[in-house]
Amino acid sequence: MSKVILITGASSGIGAACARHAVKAGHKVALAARSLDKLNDLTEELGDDNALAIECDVTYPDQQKAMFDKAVEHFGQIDVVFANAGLGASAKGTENGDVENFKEMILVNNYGVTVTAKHAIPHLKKSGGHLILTGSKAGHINIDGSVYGATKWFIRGYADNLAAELSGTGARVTNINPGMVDTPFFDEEKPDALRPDDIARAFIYAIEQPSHVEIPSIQIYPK
Ligand code: NJP
Repeated sequence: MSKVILITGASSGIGAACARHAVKAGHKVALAARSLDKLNDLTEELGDDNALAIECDVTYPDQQKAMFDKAVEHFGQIDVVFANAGLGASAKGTENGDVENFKEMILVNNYGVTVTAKHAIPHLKKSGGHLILTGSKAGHINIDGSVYGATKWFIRGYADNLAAELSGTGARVTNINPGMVDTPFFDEEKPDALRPDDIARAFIYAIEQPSHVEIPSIQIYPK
């Protein structure tokens, strides 16, 4: 059945790949990020009937509220929300990192995700919908980029706590945890890494499960 999917961080990498796979599978996508030009290009590629571009910086709650309002106004409902916007590849550890970079990572990777989830919940309760979070392998191990790594440990804990909060409502939560993926997250190409399409297949698998199936988390690492 066709679903309406709102994706943050849809302008590149994992988010854009999930949008492409979702439309190919017959779903509709609301594409959110700060780079409206990239979202407009992707909307043109996917077709106006299937995609809507929405400019949104997830660190601003009023912009997130407007994002949800636009998506519902356009598509009439929201079945899946993918809280995927994030950054941090350039992050150094705590000793050598820049405190402004710490703040940005925590604001986008954590605060932004909680605001997305808050706006998503009423829609997902109504539609028996699905919240997907982008965690990371870095939320399961310890890495040199300690602040970035900790933002993904937050996502791991938050996904479990949200699932408890939503227990019995019909809404589901899945935390997708990629290892390294070759995306613009990094300044240089990563030939040995996963491809965004690898994550998109996991994303489609998660959202197309019947309502009695719960997938709390997916780990997907390069071989
Ligand atoms: O990276 P990239 P990925 N408000 O840079 C958006 C996690 N992850 O696809 O706003 C709204 O291609 C940005 O859009 P724009 C990672 O932590 C990755 O790899 O236009 N959106 C863009 O669409 C992140 O959570 C790897 O600049 C904001 C998107 O975020 C997710 O995967 C491994 C924003 C980033 O796309 C997607 O990253 C892993 C804001 N304030 C987890 N700031 C990996 N690549 O190896 C940024 O385990 N965005």
